[in-house]
Amino acid sequence: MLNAGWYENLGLGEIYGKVQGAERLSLEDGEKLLACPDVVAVGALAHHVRTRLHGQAAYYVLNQHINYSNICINGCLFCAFGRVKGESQAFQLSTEDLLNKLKEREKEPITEIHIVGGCHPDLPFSYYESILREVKAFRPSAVIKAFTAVEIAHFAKQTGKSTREILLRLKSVGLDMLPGGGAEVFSPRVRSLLCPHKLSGDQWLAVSREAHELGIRSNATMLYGHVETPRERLEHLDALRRLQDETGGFVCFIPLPFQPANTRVGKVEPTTGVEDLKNMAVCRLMLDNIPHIKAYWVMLTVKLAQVALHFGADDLDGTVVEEKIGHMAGAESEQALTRPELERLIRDAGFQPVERNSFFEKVAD
Ligand code: V47
Repeated sequence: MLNAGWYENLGLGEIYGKVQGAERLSLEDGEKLLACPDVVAVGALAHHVRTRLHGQAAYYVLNQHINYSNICINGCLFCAFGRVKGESQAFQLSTEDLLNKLKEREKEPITEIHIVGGCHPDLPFSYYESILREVKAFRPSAVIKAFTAVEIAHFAKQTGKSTREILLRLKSVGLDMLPGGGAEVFSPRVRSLLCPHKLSGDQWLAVSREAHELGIRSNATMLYGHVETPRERLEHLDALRRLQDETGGFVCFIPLPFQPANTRVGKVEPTTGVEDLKNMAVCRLMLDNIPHIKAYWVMLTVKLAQVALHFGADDLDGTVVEEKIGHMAGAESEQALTRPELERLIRDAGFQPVERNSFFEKVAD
């Protein structure tokens, strides 16, 4: 039970009342929460909401990440993963390479294959279709979560087809869900500074809306801790919340703390642990209609992701195994976690581990 007096003293009495009454928070409420010096008070509000939604459950997934290529025409300043064609460390997997990666983990009961790359200048659309076909044939029961809204729009531009047609074609060969990447911060100001060649925030939202209308659910992210203001973070969350009111298609939200190493953003200090926890809590509180909030251990570190389960998060993501986007930008986390490790982290935090699939359906024991 939360103590009303605690929140009155912090100037958060009204917000406390709204959280108790499950009322929507305004952007101004969000600003007050981000500015509150008491991270535990903000976290306790988020924990209250997280517990109302999910009880003692904390989720994880047995998944495999595969990056088909890091060759990208966008050149986003925050990205240490992307390369131009021909540059050292540029790579592109053939369908056979991709199959070999699947075979390496053939014996594991993986339920999700997460596939993303860059905006490649000239891979034909048939390549993306054949990747999905091969993965579906190899792991028919796994969910294929592939291609961000940015990649979908890129395929449409390259082929001269509509994003709707691209989504339908990919769905027909095995696409089940879109991952949440590429959202960054929707603010045109931030995008003009960090990723001027990338799809706009409004277009990212439009592709997600279209996917949801076609029955393809998706995730959403926010890359924070670079040049954005608190207000821009909150406007990003509000835009997601408004789209979710329309479609209900977002499954999970993932806040991504910016990893500055090997990027071209300039002098930016990495986020602190308290900032990450407060941000996690505010995301839980603002996104009242997105069911799940992921503490992505790759970017947060394993230890902070575990603590974040008490600050609004209900999911730790999964085994991952080969992660490039965060690690090429200096992420200090492990490359992989095992099921016993994930379960231990969750139990030790006082929660009940639940293995889920990409849609957060419980996987049978
Ligand atoms: O879109 C790029 C971000 C995202 C950096 O949907 C960076 O379940 C931090 O979206 N520091 C890819 N972040 C990761 C992603 C994701 C991960 C796990 C699960 C899901 C899901 C989605 O990583 C990119 C970009 O926003 N990113 N560079 C960086 N230097």
